[in-house]
Amino acid sequence: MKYILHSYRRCPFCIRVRIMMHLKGVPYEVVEEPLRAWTKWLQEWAEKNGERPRVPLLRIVAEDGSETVIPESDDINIFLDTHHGSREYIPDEGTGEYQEMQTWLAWCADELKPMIDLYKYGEQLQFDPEKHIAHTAALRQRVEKLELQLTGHSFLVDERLTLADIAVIPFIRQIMRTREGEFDFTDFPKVEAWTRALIETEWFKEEVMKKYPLAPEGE
Ligand SMILES: N[C@@H](CCC(=O)N[C@@H](CS)C(=O)NCC(=O)O)C(=O)O
Repeated sequence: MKYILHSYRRCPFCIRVRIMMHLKGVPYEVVEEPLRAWTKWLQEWAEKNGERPRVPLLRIVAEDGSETVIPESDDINIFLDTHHGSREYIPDEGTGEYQEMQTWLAWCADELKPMIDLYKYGEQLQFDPEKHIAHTAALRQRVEKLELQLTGHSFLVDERLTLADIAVIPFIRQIMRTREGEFDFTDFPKVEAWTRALIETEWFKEEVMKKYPLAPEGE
């Protein structure tokens, strides 16, 4: 069996998956997608499945050449954690911790990510310095929520690294890298330390953020 990950280096959803690949010690090939041009394989898959081409997407290629495709980052990570050794990053289903993890995943998708988009790009991708003040304030409220959780806790759930941390940290990294670190983390020391503890490791810099040549678009 072989794994092929269609990915885009800076995409936070893809970073989630590459973190999990590293943590589980899973070898994989990367197809570095030319974002919005896309490879022919991804275009054809999307067309066949009535979906938009998007990354990340994991192809699981069996010995006989048959393929299973998983397109969503959280689903890919649940698959990887469940199918490689013992489950380490997902609390047992039915527990309060599992529920908390799901709540953070939904919060990241519904509350944090849309706010980062507004902060980074503006409404309808029109950056407006006036509105940016309100967007920054709203994003600070989201980060404050993380700060409160991380005050007295080392991780978001269960005092250990779970899928929740793996899902959210790439988005905090994205905030840190927007407009050369304009977002002020002084009031959010726990969030900053929690993020940096992961993204400043050698494995993160060298494996997760490894540069791959862009796959030729349309091929
Ligand atoms: N819910 C998806 C979101 C993936 C996603 O939005 N990826 C972005 C790249 S960061 C993308 O492919 N955008 C292209 C598009 O939506 O057209 C996941 O968790 O995997």
